[in-house]
Amino acid sequence: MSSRRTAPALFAGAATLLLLGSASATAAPAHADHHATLRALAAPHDLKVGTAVDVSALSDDTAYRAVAGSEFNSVTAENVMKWEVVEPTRGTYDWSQADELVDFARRHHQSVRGHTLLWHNQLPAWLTSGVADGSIDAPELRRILRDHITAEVKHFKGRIYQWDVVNEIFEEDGSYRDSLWLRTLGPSYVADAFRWAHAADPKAKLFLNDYNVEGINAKSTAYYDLAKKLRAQGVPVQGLGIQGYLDIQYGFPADVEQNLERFAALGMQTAFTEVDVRMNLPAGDTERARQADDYRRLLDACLAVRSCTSFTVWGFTDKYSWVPGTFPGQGAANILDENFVAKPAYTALADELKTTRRTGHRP
Ligand code: 9MR
Repeated sequence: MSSRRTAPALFAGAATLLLLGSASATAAPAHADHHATLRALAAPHDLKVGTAVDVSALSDDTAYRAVAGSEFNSVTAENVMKWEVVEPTRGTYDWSQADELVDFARRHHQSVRGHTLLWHNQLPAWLTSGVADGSIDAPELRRILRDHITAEVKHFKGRIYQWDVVNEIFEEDGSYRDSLWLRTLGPSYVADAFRWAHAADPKAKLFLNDYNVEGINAKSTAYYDLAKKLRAQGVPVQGLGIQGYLDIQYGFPADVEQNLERFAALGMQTAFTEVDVRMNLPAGDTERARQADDYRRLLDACLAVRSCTSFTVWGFTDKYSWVPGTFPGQGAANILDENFVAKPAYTALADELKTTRRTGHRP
């Protein structure tokens, strides 16, 4: 196999750019990028294949922009739809960066996942300090949350197909996360958030979203129980977002497909929303092969269950990954390296899309 086939530079830009990602200059003629993209391979499966997008990289880095626009048919804002960005001052919204991404998506015929309306991180200081000093009491916080969700969902109405309404609300043992939301409002904030989001855009599919919920465990069971209860009460909860952060030093989670199936049995969609697979650095071929296998197995589970409607990687290049900043000594978690050269993980996803047939019924 030529190095060109195993390591294509994944962008359809000028030949000069292609050289950036090639193993050697001679291995990268201008047509080296004529591979089938992930989005083309995903089309027959009725599956969105997405990436998180770093909006600064999108404006500053031509190669990044080219891959983001060509390989995926869904995008998620890595940061710019979060509360601290969109409402830095109380009552003053700044949609500029998020709008930039939504416009980019429209130009590239991509769908947009909304991330995220309620989280315990990346909240504006006016909100956290107001709660801490008592100037924002419970009824006030509830109004603030309602106004935020209503304003954001309305702003993007009709342009977001799935919203992560609440993010990371449970601890590993399945109890509610001890957050400002829980402490001030009690667990009813979850149902409220879904009702307000639904009122603002009845067509968007509304998701719970968390990490470590790939397989069947205490945390994913807490989501299952909650979803079942809320749906019985008529609360518009339509999907479980499984972030999909794996680390090759641990085993692949058990019962992923069965987990997706039990949410399907509730009439819900599922989605892999933030997949990456990290490793200790420096990494070798064995580690990259294991990583490829983990990516493939997550996608395989998604393809096996028709109600799994999107598969999103949390960034596609190691160049801008969040991992090294959070897990010192670890990284290389994405499907392309920092020069946009495809790793075995990219090929594994492409092959999985090429060779798998989907059957079954979609809710
Ligand atoms: O990738 C995001 C990174 O740029 C931010 O600094 C970080 C702040 O907490 O959030 C990262 O994205 C997170 C996502 O919004 C929710 N799930 C975990 C992701 C990785 O931390």
